[in-house]
Amino acid sequence: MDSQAAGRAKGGGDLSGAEDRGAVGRWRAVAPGRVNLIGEHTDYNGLPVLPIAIDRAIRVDFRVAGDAMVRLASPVVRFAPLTFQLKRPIEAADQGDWSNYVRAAARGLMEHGVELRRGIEGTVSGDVPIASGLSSSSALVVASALALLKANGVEVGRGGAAGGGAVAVPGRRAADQVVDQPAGASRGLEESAGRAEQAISRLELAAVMARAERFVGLEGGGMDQAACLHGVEGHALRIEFEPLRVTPVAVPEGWRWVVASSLVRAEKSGGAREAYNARARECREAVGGVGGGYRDLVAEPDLDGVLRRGRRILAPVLFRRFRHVVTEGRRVGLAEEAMRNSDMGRFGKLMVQSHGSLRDDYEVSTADLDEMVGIALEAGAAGARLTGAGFGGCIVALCEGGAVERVMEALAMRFYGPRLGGPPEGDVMFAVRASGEAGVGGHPPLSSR
Ligand code: NG1
Repeated sequence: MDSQAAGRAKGGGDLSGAEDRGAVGRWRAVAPGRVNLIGEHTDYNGLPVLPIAIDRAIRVDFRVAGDAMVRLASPVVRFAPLTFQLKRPIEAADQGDWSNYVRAAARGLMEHGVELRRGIEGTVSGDVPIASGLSSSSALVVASALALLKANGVEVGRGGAAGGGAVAVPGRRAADQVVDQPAGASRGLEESAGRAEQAISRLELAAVMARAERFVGLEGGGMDQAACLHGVEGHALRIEFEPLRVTPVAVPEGWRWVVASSLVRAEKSGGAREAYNARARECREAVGGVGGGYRDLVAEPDLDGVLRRGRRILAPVLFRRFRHVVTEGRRVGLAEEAMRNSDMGRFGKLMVQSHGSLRDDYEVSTADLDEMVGIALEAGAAGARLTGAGFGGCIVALCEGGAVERVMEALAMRFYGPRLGGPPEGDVMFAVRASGEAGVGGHPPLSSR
């Protein structure tokens, strides 16, 4: 048993003894990115979304620090090493500074009442493209939170509730409490995790991290953190809000998604932030004008009647935002039903409608994203749309079997060729499958890639 774990076992979780000093044991927190299949700009309006966690992730390789400092480095040159103390209040660094995502995780946990007496030291790496609408930021927030929780002996459990929510995961026992398994780490720390006096459920953590990420300045919803913490291999995730609830939906055999970047970054800690927050404000204003809440409006049997009412009451721009939100809310339910019925042709058509609505009513698409969607559809995708907040970032195209290669080839020839003078490299375009959840001590989707 290492000295730190020994100290913990003796001290019953007391981390202040002199013999506890010094970093011991290496751990890896892994948090997947996500691709939203449908339900765009609905989460912050309290309406469901349908993303998948993907087989690309952010990793935090860490040791438990001997003090209450967080020290992390990144191999990416423009991300300077970060250091801060786990002491209230945790101040924000400059806007756009990557340390804000790690600070947000720590601050969120502390504000939630989690006692963080130990810091972490290590490195951050990963293969989720940044600022592409694939939620690299939330993956970093969640991975940082999991690392801090592990360092402080806080268990992350299944079940529990976030505002009375519930999670249904197929093939898992409801009583399955501890989800994080250390891999190649000290047994002592494993034992000390078993003695943890503090615990948090995945749902609770997702809700806490969604609030925490607003620290970075985006009035975001809770989709990304929930998807990251609840990914299930081979399943899309229906995520509902207020209360937070995650229901896996099996993806029919043989279907995959191609993700392709428009080569324009959508930095939500930078330029896209104002546009995103403006949409959130417009949505609040629109529903305030029409009356009721989005959830009730989407559930009304006569959606056309709801839209006629909106058109009568709202100024044109607000009406268009409103129309996107309520029709997109309706599409999520229809898409889930299509997936359950293995009717992926229908699913694809709903994706195409979603893109049209994001382009014309929500005005978050770009000419390049529109062109890419067109190319993917012509090459045989069953559906395609922009994914994430828009303003750049990626498209996602639904493909069966050989269509994956055909779509990628068409995008390479017709979109990337003229712009890059050659085939796209690295993280520009790739196929994804629905993958597992974030955890500490290894991540199967990564090792199976
Ligand atoms: P991306 O573009 O992946 O950062 C953002 C929000 C989501 C959601 C989508 C639009 C955050 C962290 N992410 O996602 O909650 O609102 O836009 O559907 O706020």
